[in-house]
Amino acid sequence: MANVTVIGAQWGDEGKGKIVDWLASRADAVVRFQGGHNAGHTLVVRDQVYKLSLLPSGIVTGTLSIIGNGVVLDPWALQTEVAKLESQGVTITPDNFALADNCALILPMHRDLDGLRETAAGSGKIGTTGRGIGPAYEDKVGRRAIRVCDLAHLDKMDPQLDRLCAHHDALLAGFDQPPVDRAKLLEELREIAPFVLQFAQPVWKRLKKVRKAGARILFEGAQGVLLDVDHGTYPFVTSSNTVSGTAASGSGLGPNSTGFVLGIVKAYTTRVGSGPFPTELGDADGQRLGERGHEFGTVTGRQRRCGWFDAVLVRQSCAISGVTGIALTKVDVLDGFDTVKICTGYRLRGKIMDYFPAHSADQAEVEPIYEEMDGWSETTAGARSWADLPANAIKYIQRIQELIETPVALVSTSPEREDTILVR
Ligand code: 2SA
Ligand code: MG
Repeated sequence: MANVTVIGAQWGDEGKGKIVDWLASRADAVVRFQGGHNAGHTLVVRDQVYKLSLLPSGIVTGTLSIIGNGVVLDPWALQTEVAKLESQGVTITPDNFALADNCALILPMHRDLDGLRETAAGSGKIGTTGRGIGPAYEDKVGRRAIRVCDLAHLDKMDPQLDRLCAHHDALLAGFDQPPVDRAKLLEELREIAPFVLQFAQPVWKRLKKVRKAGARILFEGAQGVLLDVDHGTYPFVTSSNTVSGTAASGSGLGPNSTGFVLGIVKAYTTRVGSGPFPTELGDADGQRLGERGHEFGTVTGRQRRCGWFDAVLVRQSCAISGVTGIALTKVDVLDGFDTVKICTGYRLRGKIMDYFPAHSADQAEVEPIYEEMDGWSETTAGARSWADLPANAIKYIQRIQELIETPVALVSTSPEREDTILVR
């Protein structure tokens, strides 16, 4: 295995967990490069269930795990996740875990602001995970953030804290909230600093060394391309770039280091949170997809919206992220449907579109054009070769491959590692 970058090619929750876990077991280092503790996946290793939302998947098996500079780090969430994993017998030391010293921090004021804004927005809310992700990235880009390396210099932070608090106090006043308790914040940062700093280092340097030694690196994306702050369904997006290109900038390696781009694609479509979703189903079919697919968020437990496969969106995601090949997941959820539908284009005010337009109102207005295919009554769950699949399921997969103009590299047919069909 050379280096691999794994990204979600829809709105997240494509089933990255299983694929990442499988690849992590073959990698020498696993790197997270964007997002924060808004990601979520469940790993099952030797009958133990581990829930991760911030740490890279390699951590569970002792593989070198790295949080890159592109991640926004909530130090208290890190401490809680480390403690939880340690209670499950996982060892986490500076030998197997490195944290970029130039990561921006998520502070309690970010989480508060996330919540205040969502509440104020009412039905117009984004439907965030409430983790403070957006406000933390805002402060990073606004050059006001407190970063991991600052934790070693808390005595010299006054001018920085002045700027940060002035900004937030004004925002809080707009919500009739008291200003930031600066003394409390400083005290909390002092308390957590030693824990965080033990892992902090110039991660780009560690990665350079790892690369020189010929290690295989797995870059683990979170969320999905359609939640990308540039390319997604703006403003109903997360606040980071979720595309494969971020693997380089978010970890401190060049674009020539990130290897094979594996796009994870679910055999139908889901989305959690607000925003346009052309193929969304409000009927019994949608309900059936949600029930059969266990479509609930790992982090927040929220119910996901469900719909048919949208080939237009996935073709766009694959192009934007330079996807080398896809892993198609959860085909078995479609078992037993008489017919299955694939969206092959949109109609917008009488015009046919072969791509998803940038404007939010257009995105909400496009009507899917469907191609209908015969379903299959046999089960595909647990299939391990093409020969195990019913003919109509093979046709469905081949049609998807054709429409998204990207090869299917593997098909996953259950949460079990072994239930995977490798396509050569
Ligand atoms: P945020 O919190 O600012 O990143 O939210 C902005 C939008 O991004 C969506 N988002 C996600 N969508 C799917 N999965 C995500 N992670 C968890 C998971 C979600 C969960 O993997 O299961 O447990 O609910 C994730 N993270 C962010 C979010 O729904 C908003 O639409
Ligand atoms: Mg998830």
